[in-house]
Amino acid sequence: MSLILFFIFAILQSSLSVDPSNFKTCEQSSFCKRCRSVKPGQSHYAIIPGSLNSYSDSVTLELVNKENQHKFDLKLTGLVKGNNFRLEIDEKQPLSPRYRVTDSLKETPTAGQIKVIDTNEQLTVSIGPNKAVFHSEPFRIDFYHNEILTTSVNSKGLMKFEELRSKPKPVESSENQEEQQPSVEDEPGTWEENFKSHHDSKPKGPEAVALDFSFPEADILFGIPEHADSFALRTTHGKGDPYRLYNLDVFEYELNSRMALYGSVPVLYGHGQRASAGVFWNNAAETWVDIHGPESNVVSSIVKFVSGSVKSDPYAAHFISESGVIDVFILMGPTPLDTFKQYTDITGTVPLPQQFALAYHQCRWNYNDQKDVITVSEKFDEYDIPMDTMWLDIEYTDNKKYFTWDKQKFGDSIEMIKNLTDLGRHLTIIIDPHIKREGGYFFHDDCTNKGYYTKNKDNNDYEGWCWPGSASYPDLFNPEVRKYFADQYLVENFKTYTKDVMIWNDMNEPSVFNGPEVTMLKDNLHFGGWEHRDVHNLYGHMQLVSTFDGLSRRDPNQRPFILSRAHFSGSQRYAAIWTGDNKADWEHLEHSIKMCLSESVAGFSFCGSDVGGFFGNVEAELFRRWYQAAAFQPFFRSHAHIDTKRREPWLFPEETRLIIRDALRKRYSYLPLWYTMFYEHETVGLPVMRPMLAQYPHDKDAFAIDSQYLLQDKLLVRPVMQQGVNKVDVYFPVKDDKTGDLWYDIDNYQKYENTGYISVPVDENKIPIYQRGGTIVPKKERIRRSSPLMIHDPYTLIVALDKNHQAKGTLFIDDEKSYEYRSGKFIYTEFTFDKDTLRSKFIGTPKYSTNSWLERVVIAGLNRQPKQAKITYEGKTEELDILENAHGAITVRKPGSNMAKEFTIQLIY
Ligand code: NBV
Repeated sequence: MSLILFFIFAILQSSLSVDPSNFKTCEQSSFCKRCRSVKPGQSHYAIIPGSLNSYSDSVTLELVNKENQHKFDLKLTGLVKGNNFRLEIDEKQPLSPRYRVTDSLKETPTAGQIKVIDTNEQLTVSIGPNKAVFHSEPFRIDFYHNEILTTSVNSKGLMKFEELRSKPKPVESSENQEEQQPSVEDEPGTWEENFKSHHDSKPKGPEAVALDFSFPEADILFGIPEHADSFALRTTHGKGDPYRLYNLDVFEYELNSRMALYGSVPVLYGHGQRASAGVFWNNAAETWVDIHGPESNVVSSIVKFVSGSVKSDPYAAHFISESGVIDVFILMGPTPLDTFKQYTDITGTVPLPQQFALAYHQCRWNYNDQKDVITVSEKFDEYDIPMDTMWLDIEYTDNKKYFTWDKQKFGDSIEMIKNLTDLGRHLTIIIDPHIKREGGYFFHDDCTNKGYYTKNKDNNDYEGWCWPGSASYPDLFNPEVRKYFADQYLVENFKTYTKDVMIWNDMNEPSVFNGPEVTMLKDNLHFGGWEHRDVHNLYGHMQLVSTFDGLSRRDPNQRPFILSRAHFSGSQRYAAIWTGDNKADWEHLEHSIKMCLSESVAGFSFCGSDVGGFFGNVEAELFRRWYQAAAFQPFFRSHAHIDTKRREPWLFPEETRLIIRDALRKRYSYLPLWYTMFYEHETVGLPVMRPMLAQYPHDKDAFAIDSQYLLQDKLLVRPVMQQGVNKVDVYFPVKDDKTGDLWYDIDNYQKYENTGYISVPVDENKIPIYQRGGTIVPKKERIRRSSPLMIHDPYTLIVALDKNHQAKGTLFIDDEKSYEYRSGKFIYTEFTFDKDTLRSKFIGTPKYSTNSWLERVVIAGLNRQPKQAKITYEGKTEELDILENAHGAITVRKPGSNMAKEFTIQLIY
C-alpha cells in the first residue's frame, strides 16, 4: 500500500516544481486578508485614562477598541538582560483563554527594575539607557535607545485584535437578519473556511492579532526565516504577498519567494548606521509579515535624502497572526551583535555539538542495505577522504515503522554500527513523527490504547497520509506523549541500535500528504484542548524537545546530535537545521548562504543545505563548487533524492574527486576553529556565521550583501557560486574609521588592504576565503579518516597581523563529546600577538589535560623577516627554526609546547 502511495505522491509531484496553488495566498487566508485591509493611520485603539498600574519591573494599562468598546490588558515589562522590553496584550475578559507560547523561551526572562514617569501628557518607562514612551490616542509606543527613536509600535495604526465571540447561530427569521447586519468580520471565511477540498470549522471564529513596528533608523530589515529569499527583506506592501511563517513541506520550493517553508522564526531586525533594533513576535500560529518600505513614499525619501535626517516614512513590519495573544519582545540593540545576543538571551543558543557533528556527514535517500553503508564508508578510506557520519533515510525501516529495521536489508544493524564506530564514525538515522496505523506495531498500539494521538475536531484519532500510508500523529504537546516518544530512544527499548546513533527528525511540520497545504487540519485538537491552529509552528519543536530528552536519557554524558527540518524560535537549543529539499542548480547553491545567514541571526547557528542539491542530478562543476562552499558552512552534509544517480565523490572523474577531497580536508583542518566558535556561540550567544553588517555596522554598502559572510570576525567567506567563472568579486568592508581591515588569502597569505569590491581570480581549486588581520585561528593539519581520530593531534596557529602588527584569538579544547566541559573540564586559551611575541594565556583555570601540542605557528603580515624564534614554557626556553612562506609569511617550526601549558614565542631579528 505504502508503495502505491509513494508512486501516487511521486506522480503528483513529478512536474518537479512547486505548484503555488497548493498553498494559500494572503487573499485566500481570511485572517490575513482582514488584517491586511486595515488602513494606516486610523487606529481604533486607545489607552484608557487612569488605567495605569506601576510595579517595580512593569506597568499595566488598559486599552480599548473605540469601535466596539472591547477592552484589553496591556503589560510592559523591563528585562534585565539587554535592557529590553516585553509587551503583552490580551483581552481583558476573553470568552476562553488565548494561547500563550512558552516553549520558545529558554526560561522566563528575568524582569528588571524600571523607572516610571507619568505626567498628564505622557507615560515614560525606562530601563538602563532605554525608554518606552506611550501615546494614548491613537495608541502607540515609541522605544528609544539613548534618546534615539529606534522602534515604534502601532505608529502606522495597523493594530487589530479580534476579540473572541460566540459563533452566530444560523439566522431564521428576516427580523433577526436585520438585527445582525453582517460586518466586515462576517465576510466568508471568518466563521469557517475552505481551501481546496478542505474545511476548517473554526470553532472560535475570528481571533487574529496584528501589530505594526516601524524602525525609523533602519536602512535594511532582515530576519523572519525560513524563506528561500534574499537576506534583506523586500517591501511587500502593495507588491504581492507578505512573508509567510507557517511550517510547511513545500515540494520543490521556489527561489526568491516569500512563501512559507519548513521553519518559522518570528524575529525581525531593523538596522541603520546609527542604531539596530529588533522584535521577536512570540506567536506560534500561522503568521504573515507585511514589509512597508520607505520607497513607498517617494517624496519623503527625497526629503530624507536631501536633509540626511530622520526618515519620515520608515521601514515597518506588520505582523499578522491567526490566533493567540500579542507577546512581543523589543530588542533594543543598539548594534546588530547586541540584538542577536538579546534574542538568544531569550530563546537560547545552540549547545556545543560533539566535534564529529561539525565534521562531514554523508547521506542519501537511501543507502540500500548494511553492506552498502559499510562499502561507502570503506571507499572514503580507500580514496583517503575524511568522513564522520553515515546517514540512513526512511528506507532502513520495516515499512516506515520507526524504531524498527528492514530485517532483510539491515538484519545486522548492531554489527553495521560497530563497523562504523570502530573507525571513529557515527550513524544517524531518520525518525519521522507520522506513525503507521498498523495493528501489531507497538508504537501505534500504544498510542491508540493510551490516547496519545492528536485528535480531530470530533475528538477521534486524527488520520492522515504520509510515507507509511495511513498514519496518525502523536500529540507532542502532551508531556506524557513526549516522554513515551523519548523513551523509545533508550537502548533498552530500541535494542537494535546503540547509543552512538544520532537522530534526524524530518517531516515534522508536520507533513500530511492529504492535508490542507500538505499539513494538519487547523481544527485538530491537542493536549489542553488547544486547536492545532494555535500551536502549528511549534509541532516540530515539541518533537525535538522529546528527541533531545530521549537521547539525553539514553546516555546522559553524551551530547545529542539531532537534525530537524521544522523549527521555531528556540528549536536551536535542541537541533541543527537544514534548508530542506533544494535542487541541484547554481541558484540553489547561492541560496544556501542567503538562507543560512537569515537562520543564523535568528539563533540557528547550526545550519546547512543539502550539498549537491536534493532534487536532480548534479553535474561535476556544480558538485565541486558546492562542496567548496559547504566546507565553510556550519552543518556540512551531502544528501540526494532517491531518484538521483549515486554521487559519492569517487563516482566523478578524478579531478572532481580530488577537488572534493581537498575541500573536505580543508574543512577538517579548520575543525578546531569551528569547535571554538561553537563553544563561544553557546556561551556568548552570537552567531557563528555572520552577515557583513554584524561586524561592519556603518558600512552601508555591505548591509544587503548575501553572497559572502563572516565566520565570527575572523574569516571572510566568498565561495564561487557561478558556473564557468574565472574570477569573483569579493567585497572588503569599511570600518568605522573609514579604513579597511587587512585580509589574508588563507591559501597563500596574499594581503588585501583596499576596501570595496575587488575582483579576484579563481581556478577550479579556489575557495576565496580571507583571514582578517588582527586574528589568530587554530587549525589541525594532519587529516584523518574521521574527526574523533584527530583528538590528540597537534595544532597549528595562523596569526594574521593587523596594521599595528597585533592579533588575537582563542582555542577551546575538551573531550569533544561529553558534558564535562560544563563542570569546567576544558582548556580555553587566549592567544595574543604583540611586539613580535605570541603569548598564550588561559581563560580560567584549565581542568582538562591533552596530548595535543603546538606543531607550527604561521605569521602573516610581518614587515621584516625574523632570523629565529624562541619559545618559553614551563620555565625552559628553546630555540626554534623559521621557514619562509609566500607573501612574506613565516612558519615557526615545532614549538612543541603541550596545549595545556601556557607559552611565549618571541621572534628574533
Ligand atoms: O525521507 C525522505 C526525504 C528526505 O530525504 C529529505 O531530506 C526530506 O527533506 N523526505 C524529505 C521526504 C520526502 C521528500 C520528497
